[in-house]
Amino acid sequence: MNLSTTIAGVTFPSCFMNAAGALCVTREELEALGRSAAGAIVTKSMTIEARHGNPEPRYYGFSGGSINSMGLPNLGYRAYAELIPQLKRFGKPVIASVAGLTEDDFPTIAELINVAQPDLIEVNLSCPNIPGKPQIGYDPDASERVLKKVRPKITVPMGVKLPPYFDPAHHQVMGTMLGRCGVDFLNLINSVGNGLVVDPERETVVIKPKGGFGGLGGRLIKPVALANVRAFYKFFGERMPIIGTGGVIDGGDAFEHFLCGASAVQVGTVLVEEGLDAFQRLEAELGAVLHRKGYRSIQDCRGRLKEL
Ligand code: RRO
Repeated sequence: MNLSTTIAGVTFPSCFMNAAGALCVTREELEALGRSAAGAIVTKSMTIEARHGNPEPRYYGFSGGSINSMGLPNLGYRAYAELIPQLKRFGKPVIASVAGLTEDDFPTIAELINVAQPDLIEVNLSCPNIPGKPQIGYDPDASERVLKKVRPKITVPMGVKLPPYFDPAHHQVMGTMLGRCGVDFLNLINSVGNGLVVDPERETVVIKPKGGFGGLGGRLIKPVALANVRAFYKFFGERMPIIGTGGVIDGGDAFEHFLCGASAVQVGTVLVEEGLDAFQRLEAELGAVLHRKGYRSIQDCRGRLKEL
């Protein structure tokens, strides 16, 4: 089965890749992604300076999914700028995820990381876990300012990783804004921010930062992810490629993302829980689903969700 795909003119040998944050902080982790069956190497979201991140425990997996408050642990953009040319030798696209602690950090990092020529740059407007810093993606004016500053600084396709929206009015406002900013692709969604998981036996929260509040991922967020993929696919149609992220645990989940309009999918929680072998399993499972349903490629089923 052909599981290759294209995002903003860049061809991916497989439609499955890691979500930024999952097993992609260090050189060793990024090289392991290069050797794996993943269709791309996505870096951890990077800041100007290296960061240790929030105090531990800061990730917790449970039957419904995961909660995290990592707090942007990363090597700093200079280290990733050095690594990217080496990572490109694995022969699959490299996506650099760019974050920032201030609005001006984004264009600064993007300009320098662009020199290393990743295949695509993803602007992360949706980290929920920095104490005192609200998610930029919930402020359309701030989001527009950041994207309009980044766009002229880079020559590779620019994508945006958005937080989940829960009302059609928000999809409308963000879609209209994104259409003005020269965005080449979307990544939907980041974790569902500021959830709370409780351990009733110990009568405690399960992660330390922010009093236990953190971003939810995995199985339980799939309907929210699918809704955002569908809403933006309907808004933009075929002119805006979408990476679907959220709740992809098996090949059938990926198929649902493609029906809603995604062109590729990213995996976070399942990758952390299962390791890199997840990619081969997901590819085999998706291949079997497509074959059973008579589709020959992802392009054949993309966006074909029927309404009643
Ligand atoms: O590092 C994190 O705490 C983190 C980030 Br930058 C993000 O974008 N999403 C997330 O769930 N955690």
